Amino acid sequence: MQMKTKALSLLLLCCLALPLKAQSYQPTEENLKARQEFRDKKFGIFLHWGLYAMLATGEWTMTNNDLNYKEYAKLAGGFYPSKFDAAKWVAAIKASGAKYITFTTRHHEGFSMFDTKYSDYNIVDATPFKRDVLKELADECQKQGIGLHLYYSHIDWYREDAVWGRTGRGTGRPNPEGDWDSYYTFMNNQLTELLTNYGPIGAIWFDGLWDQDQNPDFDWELEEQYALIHKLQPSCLVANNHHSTPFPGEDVQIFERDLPGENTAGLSGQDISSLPLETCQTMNGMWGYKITDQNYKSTKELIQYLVGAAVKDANLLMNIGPQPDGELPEVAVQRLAEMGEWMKVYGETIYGTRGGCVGPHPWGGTTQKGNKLYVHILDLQDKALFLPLADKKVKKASYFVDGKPVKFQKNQAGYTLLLNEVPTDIDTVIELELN
Ligand code: FHN
Repeated sequence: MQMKTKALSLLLLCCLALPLKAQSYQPTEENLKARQEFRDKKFGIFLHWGLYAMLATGEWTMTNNDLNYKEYAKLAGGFYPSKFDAAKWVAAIKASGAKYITFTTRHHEGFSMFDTKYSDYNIVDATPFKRDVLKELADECQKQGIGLHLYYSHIDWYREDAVWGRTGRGTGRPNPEGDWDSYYTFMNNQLTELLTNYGPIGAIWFDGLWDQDQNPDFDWELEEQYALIHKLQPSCLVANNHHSTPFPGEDVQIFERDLPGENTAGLSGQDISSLPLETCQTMNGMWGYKITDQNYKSTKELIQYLVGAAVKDANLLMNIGPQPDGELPEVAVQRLAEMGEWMKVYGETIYGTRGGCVGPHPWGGTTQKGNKLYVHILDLQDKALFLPLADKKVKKASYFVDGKPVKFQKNQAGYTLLLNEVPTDIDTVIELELN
């Protein structure tokens, strides 16, 4: 009997000890609510802005060209984005129908785009501009009623205490080992500032963990860091662009340059979790401003990508790289306006929906809200569309845009929509009322 009790206690101990880490994160009510609100928003705009904008060759230019960290830092002395106007940015972004902005507070180059007391290498202390652009942006987001999320790089090609990974090795920093304790404390201090001084923050969006992929045992001490975030703002979501399935403490799963389940860019083969999903994508080809990249996706491509994300139950975080003068590129602003025109008409079929019961198909897919199923037809060379809805009863079908009825036929396998003509719109939306 004693043996049995002992064995049981041992088993219990093992069970408790093993998954202790994985079990330790219990999202609060506020956090769970914030996750649902995040899923409802469906569309955000990513802004990659830092000193790299001045070199106009993208945000990786420091490491790609092995620029010396002390020389690179001199860019700050000339950074004066005279046309920066947070109100104008937020208005242009809001006009697109986006519901949140994700702003790079500190990218891999290591320059802080906000007022921080933990490093002088920041936009207020190191530039003649001297303005806390993050504060201006945060105030404006609040004023215009749009969410603010903050990108925060886990890697730093400037700081001497940042441990070297596979990138940023040629920037001339002296000490590959760095000083993890010092760097970790620095990051947590900055995160505390970000979550204390800028009002409600919708999410902290980490990036860079993959930099230690040749050193898989590297301990980023994420759980403690995530706990700090949740303690400071319980409804702030934690997202980490580590290109794998979510770790304990995370509230969102990110995909980069691919919709969930796809992997054309080589960063997204991971399984899809039950957390809210977000795909980030560039509007041209680069995250940070690149003067030679005018290869902007068309408005049609952007809208279809957004719809494709919604069909897969994911948000789209579409990136723009602001110019060194502080303006958003003109083409980007135009795309935002055109997306907004579309969202004014079709937003109801996107916001607040979840991926519908007919999954993605080459012709498009569905979103769903209550008993409404929205069929998004993106590419169909036919007037008939079969929907595998055998277990559903369709009461009514109509064109969403004008309410005109759509004929349909039922058979054992589902329903066939009989359209008036072969669809040619960016997205022909048919609204089905289900029983
Ligand atoms: O290295 C970054 C890159 O500069 C950019 O910020 C993207 C955005 O998803 N994330 C990293 C690459 O995975």
